[in-house]
Amino acid sequence: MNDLTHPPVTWTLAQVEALFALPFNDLLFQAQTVHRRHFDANAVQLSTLLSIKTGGCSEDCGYCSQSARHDTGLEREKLLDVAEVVEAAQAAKAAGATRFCMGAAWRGPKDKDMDAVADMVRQVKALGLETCVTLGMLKPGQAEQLKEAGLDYYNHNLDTASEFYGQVITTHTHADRLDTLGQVRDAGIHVCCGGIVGMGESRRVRAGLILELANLNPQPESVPINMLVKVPGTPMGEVEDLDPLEFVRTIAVARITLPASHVRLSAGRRELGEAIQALCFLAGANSVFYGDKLLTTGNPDVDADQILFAKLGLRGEGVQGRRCAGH
Ligand code: SAM
Ligand code: DTB
Ligand code: SF4
Repeated sequence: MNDLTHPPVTWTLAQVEALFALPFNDLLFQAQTVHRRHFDANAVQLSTLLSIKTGGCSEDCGYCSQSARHDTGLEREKLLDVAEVVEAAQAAKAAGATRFCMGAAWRGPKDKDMDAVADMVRQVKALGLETCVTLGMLKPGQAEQLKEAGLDYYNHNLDTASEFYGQVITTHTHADRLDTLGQVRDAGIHVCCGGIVGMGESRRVRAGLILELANLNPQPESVPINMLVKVPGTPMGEVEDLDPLEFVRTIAVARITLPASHVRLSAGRRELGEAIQALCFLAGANSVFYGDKLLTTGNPDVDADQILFAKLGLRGEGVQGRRCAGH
């Protein structure tokens, strides 16, 4: 039984940095050992994303295609109709996803939007899917309203270590993120919280991010680790590439320090290619975003994922005894 309520240890920065510094094979062996203690090593949780409100966001997150402050050529759209969302969720379920994540390019939801979002949650949940939304910062009462509609997970990332946060985002603070995470927890909703690497940060910052995630109490049920997708027109559109093996290390350290959480190999999978993704699964990643698109950028298409899962003998979580999801 996975137990996230009592993390056995409080991690220190020195301990997390020491994990990062291990010989690669030792690190991966340790991560795989921890993984097998808590999970079926050949099962992958499949979440499908849909952008329900695209572009025009007031925030200045340096990586994001959807900030109104960056000239990325993205068309600003209004909130989708419930019917369109339900149709996309039905397709995701048919393809083998077990969770449907709805993302909005908002600093936070306006009260007038909450009924429509709650309706989406209710109707997606009625299809038999787990529900997740990522709407930005919440005001008191909003988490409860989402919980009442049947929301299972709220995604809200710490994104980077507190010491680097101000170099990436200036329109809200790291403390604001923690405040919303507390409201989500208090409402009894599962927490999905991770971050981005490859933004030009140091290894110490990557270790700091994992440390902050690991020391959340309780630990988040779901931990997305995103490799920066470099979007032209954003301040990070031309940042230097992070070595993909350093990304694998980050996954492994997350697995060791967050032993009972689903660690999601998130944005950047298309760019990472099959071999690095295989190393990420070996390092303990056991969840992916599944479907041809993330929010505004590309993801491996479902056929490519089916081929990769078949090659690796992985199956979609909830799909018993089959070699790959969806068939
Ligand atoms: N507006 C809400 C918020 O900021 O929480 C929800 C949507 S926001 C797009 C969700 C997450 O996507 C961000 O916290 C970030 O981790 C990730 N993300 C956004 N753009 C990305 C990019 N170009 N590369 C990698 N991850 C990205
Ligand atoms: C998360 O950590 N990654 C997802 C999800 N949570 C909402 C979003 C990735 C976005 C990648 C860039 C884009 O497609 O716009
Ligand atoms: Fe807005 Fe979220 Fe993008 Fe930041 S990450 S600009 S809050 S959509």
